[in-house]
Amino acid sequence: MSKAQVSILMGSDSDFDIMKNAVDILKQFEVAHSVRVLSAHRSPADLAEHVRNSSSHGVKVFIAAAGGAAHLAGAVAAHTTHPVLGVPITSVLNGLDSLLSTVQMPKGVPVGTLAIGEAGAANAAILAVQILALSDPGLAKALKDFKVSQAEKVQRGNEKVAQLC
Ligand code: RP5
Repeated sequence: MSKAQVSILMGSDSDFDIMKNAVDILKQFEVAHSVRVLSAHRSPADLAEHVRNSSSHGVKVFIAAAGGAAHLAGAVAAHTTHPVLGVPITSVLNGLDSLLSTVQMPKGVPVGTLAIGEAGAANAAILAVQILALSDPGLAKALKDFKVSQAEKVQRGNEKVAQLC
């Protein structure tokens, strides 16, 4: 695969089941990406090095996922001026702790925070594709097709329900 445009980071390999939803979307749109386990608390020096290197080697958007005291996305944002999308991972507190830790950034250091869990992971990847599509007409077209396919799916649901009534 060519040089990664999106860097997916997660605080633990235990986050992968959820973050696979982001990987699947990037594969679907054929967006080159990298996936790394790096922790804000357990490997802070490696994390800082990865973010600085990636930012200067073609990565345009970061997706950072963590659970519990979820500081990963904020720590990524501390080391880059590129957009950072945060995914709160489901936790012992049902992800509310992860959500608040990710979303409550201080003024001046934004993290675009998505929903808790699978929907957030998939939507972070779609949002990353939308950011890249601003300067990539091929991706913009693929996103339009994606919207059409979602509308068609709703219509199929409508037909299915109508048959049951
Ligand atoms: C966070 O702690 C990780 O992002 C993960 O969601 C959570 C639990 O990590 P493990 O104990 O499974 O490694 O840092």
